[in-house]
Amino acid sequence: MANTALKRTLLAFIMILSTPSYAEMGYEDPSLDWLPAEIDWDQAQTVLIVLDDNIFNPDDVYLKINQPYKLILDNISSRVTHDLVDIDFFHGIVVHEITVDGTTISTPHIHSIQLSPNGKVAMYLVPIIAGEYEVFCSIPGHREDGMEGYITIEPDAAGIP
Ligand SMILES: [Cu+2]
Repeated sequence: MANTALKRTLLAFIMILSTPSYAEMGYEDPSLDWLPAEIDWDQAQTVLIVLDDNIFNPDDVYLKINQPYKLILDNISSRVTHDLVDIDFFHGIVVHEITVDGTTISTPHIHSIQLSPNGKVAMYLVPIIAGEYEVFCSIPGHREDGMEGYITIEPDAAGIP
């Protein structure tokens, strides 16, 4: 009996210590290898989100799974830094490339984007996990002031998430 209790305690301890993988958390492991070969980036649909003091405009955006997008984030505030944050949303997309104020970077994984005053970012991405994601600005006070919104990744026509 004492032995079983000890084993349980030990198991619980090990479970606390081990960090869950993407797969265990229910995420696919995003990588550039995932990107379908067929994607025609010239066909990417442009979606613009303007960041201002303290709002996202629009604050309700719909993307379709497995379709290419050019997502432009434009901070039109001339004095305030803003960001766009939500770990689940960024796990739900694969990024092909990002252009930050004219410089292009290839990276599949990002967790958030921060924009300096008048900063502009363009991301070529493919949504890979359907869901309704609540995104927000993590600069203190901004979310409370209303700087939050939704980005919804819709499943494909067959309903496959
Ligand atoms: Cu902000």
